Amino acid sequence: MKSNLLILSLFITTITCYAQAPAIVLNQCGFNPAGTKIAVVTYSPASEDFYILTADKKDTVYRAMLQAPIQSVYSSTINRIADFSNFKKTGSFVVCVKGIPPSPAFAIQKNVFNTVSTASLKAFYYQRSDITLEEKYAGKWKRPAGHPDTNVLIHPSAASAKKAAGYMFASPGGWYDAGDYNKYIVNSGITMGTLMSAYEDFPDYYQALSINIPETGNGVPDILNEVLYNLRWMLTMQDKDDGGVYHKCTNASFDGKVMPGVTKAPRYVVQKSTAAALDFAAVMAQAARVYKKFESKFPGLTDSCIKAAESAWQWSVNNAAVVYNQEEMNKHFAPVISTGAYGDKSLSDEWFWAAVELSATTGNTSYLSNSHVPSNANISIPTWNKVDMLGVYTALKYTSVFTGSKLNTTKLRSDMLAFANTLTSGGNAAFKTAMGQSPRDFVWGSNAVAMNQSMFLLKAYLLAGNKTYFEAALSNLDYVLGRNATGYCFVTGIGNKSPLHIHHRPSEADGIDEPVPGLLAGGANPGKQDKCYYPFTAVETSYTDEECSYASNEIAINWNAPLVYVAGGINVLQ
Ligand code: 9MR
Repeated sequence: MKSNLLILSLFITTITCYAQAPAIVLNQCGFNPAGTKIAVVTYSPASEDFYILTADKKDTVYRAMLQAPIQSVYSSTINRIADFSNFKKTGSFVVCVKGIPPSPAFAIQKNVFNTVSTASLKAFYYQRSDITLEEKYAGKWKRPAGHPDTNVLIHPSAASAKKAAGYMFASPGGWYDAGDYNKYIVNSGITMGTLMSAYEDFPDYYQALSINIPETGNGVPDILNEVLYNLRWMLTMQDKDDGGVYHKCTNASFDGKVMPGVTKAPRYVVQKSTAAALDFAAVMAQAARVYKKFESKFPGLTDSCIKAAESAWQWSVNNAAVVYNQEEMNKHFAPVISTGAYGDKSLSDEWFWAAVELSATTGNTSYLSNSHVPSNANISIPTWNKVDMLGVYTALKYTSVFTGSKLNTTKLRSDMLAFANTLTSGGNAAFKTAMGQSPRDFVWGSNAVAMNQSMFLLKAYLLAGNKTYFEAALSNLDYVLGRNATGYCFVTGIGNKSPLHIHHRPSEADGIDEPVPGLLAGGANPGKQDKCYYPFTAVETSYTDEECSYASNEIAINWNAPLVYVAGGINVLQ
């Protein structure tokens, strides 16, 4: 009996293992005619070759051999690569292999990533907190304004001589961070830096990219119109008395699964932190540079930004190590705050980023001489708490500013390219992606790791012109768009199998079947901190399209931003 049960359970495991991904996975958005085109066969096929058929399956247009089987490092899947890069005709097609179900239909067309590029940028509009989303811009996801944040309270942790606890001020606007309704300066930092960097690297593309938001047509690129919405909020988070920046604007605890603005719980700004002030300084300095071109549209903006950046920097110099430690704060002040902490303890990367942005914008490199600024950056893939790479990107874009300064941009460049070489020499061969070089790639928000790797690689490609970097960047875009062990295209509303139940309060509460579009779900995360049920639990399959799964299926502004950069950049560079 026991052995029968064992056989039965092995049988069920086998069935469910096979059920984890469609038989053939690929980028469900599609391919550029001249680009690399890869599908991955995840079932053992009965044949050595594969075919490309027209989507109506009437005509066979291409045939080639499958590559040898490869065992994935991060799950039990044994894959075979189908490379059809030589097939360059435009149209709608499927990949077929004898004995297994065909791939989803996909497009081969020029500028194929325009859809993702537009949708991922438009997603920020849907995250706007205090305005009504009107039908003409939001379509069926129209909704009333959310949290007005006109009467935000100073939390006791943030009280100062001039602003006692309970003092009220306005901090309206800005994007909701993620699936929750709070607004965090630290996470806005990397998000804003990434989006402005997309504009700085591809200005002509973004000048022309229109995403149908209220400001569209005002002569300013929509990416900058959207960024400005959050920039204006960030400016309200600075205490004009001393230049310090409040760490976040938040409820005491997360709102329930309701539409924005339904709950009327008090909103607070909590203690100032050095990470917030330095991220703020970096963003404001970069904004002063980026919006200078649009001075006639926004008179005085550049000036306000640089002043705000300088005073936040000065506050940081006087308060060099004020860490936001929510647990500790809650021991001393009420109400207890239990929303996202973004508590970063290591600040040298924030010092580096802020010093570089201030130098690049003002032409004065003395910021680099501050003793808190490390003489060299740690080359790594950026995350919300590791931002020195954003400084490296800027330093290598404006090298002439740094000639003769403390910063050795020649070394930075070679360090960055050495890291790019490492990134392109590993990865997961079973899916032919740069993603998966290390199990550490599969963290909370792993899809953003993939996109930040791609952004890094595109920046390296812009610097050195090495096509391997470009190809590796594309491989990770293919990964998030479907060429992965889950078979999901992780961007809502794109492809034929994308998340429907993201951890995102508006998408959960709006009564509309489809989630808000253009949002990148977090992705595979074996950490499973949400304790939800995950149907598959290998490193690369630990994902569940369930609302409860904030550790694998939430969305976040800092995850969407590198997707914007990569989809736009690949469109331009391909
Ligand atoms: O993206 C953040 C991830 O790196 C952290 O491990 C995690 C736990 O602290 O928090 C994530 O950020 C969340 C934030 O705290 C609150 N809003 C939702 C964010 C995405 O899940």
